[in-house]
Amino acid sequence: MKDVITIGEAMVVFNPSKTGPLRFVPSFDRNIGGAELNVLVGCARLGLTTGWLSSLGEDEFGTFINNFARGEGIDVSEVKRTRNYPTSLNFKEIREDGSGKTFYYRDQTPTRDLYAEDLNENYIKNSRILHVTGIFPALHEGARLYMKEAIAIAKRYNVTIALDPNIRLKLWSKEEARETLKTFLPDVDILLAGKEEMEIIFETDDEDEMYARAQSYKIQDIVIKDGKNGASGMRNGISLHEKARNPAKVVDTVGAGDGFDAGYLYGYLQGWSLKKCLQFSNTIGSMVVSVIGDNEGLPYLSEVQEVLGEKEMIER
Ligand code: KDG
Repeated sequence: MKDVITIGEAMVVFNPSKTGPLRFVPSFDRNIGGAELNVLVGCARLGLTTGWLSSLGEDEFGTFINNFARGEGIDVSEVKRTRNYPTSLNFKEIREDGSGKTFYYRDQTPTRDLYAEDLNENYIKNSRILHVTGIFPALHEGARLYMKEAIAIAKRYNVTIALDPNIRLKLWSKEEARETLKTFLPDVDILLAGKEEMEIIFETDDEDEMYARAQSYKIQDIVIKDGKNGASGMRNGISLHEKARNPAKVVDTVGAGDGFDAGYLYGYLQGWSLKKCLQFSNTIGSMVVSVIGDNEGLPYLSEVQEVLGEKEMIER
């Protein structure tokens, strides 16, 4: 039995050696990213058992990512390797304030070789949460069908479905994102969305209205992530807001939302209250932004406990 499984593409991420426009960046560090894999890394470091449904090129970069995932303790038995498409790439531009831009090289994504009929029903059935995002279905029609079928299988076996819209406007338009994501909402149990994503999906900037529209899909936990302003959530009709924990220094905001999701899924599986889930997730988000890289800053459980003051920090 796995605690959390995800479907998603990972890429080799090239982090710039200096801030500013990429045309002036002479060298890069070779790292790994992919929202769904980042969530799994976060979950695994917190101590959950995890599994990844994906496809990688049968190339050096594919082996690099596969080995990384395995090294983090993620089960990769459902990760396909294909000779038909190369492993995808992602170059990052980072500004002085830690925000940035992403340049994808992923049109020929290896996920084009994933087919709904190849899904392993037993694998999905034997998991507690299936976490999905809006990145995967934005890649191509086959990915959309694959995710739809995986959710249908999960639903048949009462597996909890968590969705982070992760709307990437370099991959699809707001209208396309809204239309597609809304088809998944009736099956979602936990919605973990950024505030701007809630605005796109529910076409309102009023928080009460966002909740009301999300509630019409019978979503149990509705979470609105708002970066440095913290996060709000609603469970069983009761909503609350939790302030963010200020990070020491913001150097790279990419991956903070994924860290938040990992924290939330961890808390949810522990049976924590909404308040405790939000506090814990906010703390992880603040830890992720103070490290460069999409998943490098994801903490181990004991590190979060130290920051929360639940465990003594011994420095030397
Ligand atoms: O959430 C972080 C991701 O956006 C990053 O790791 C890369 O998956 C990625 C994407 O599609 O942008």
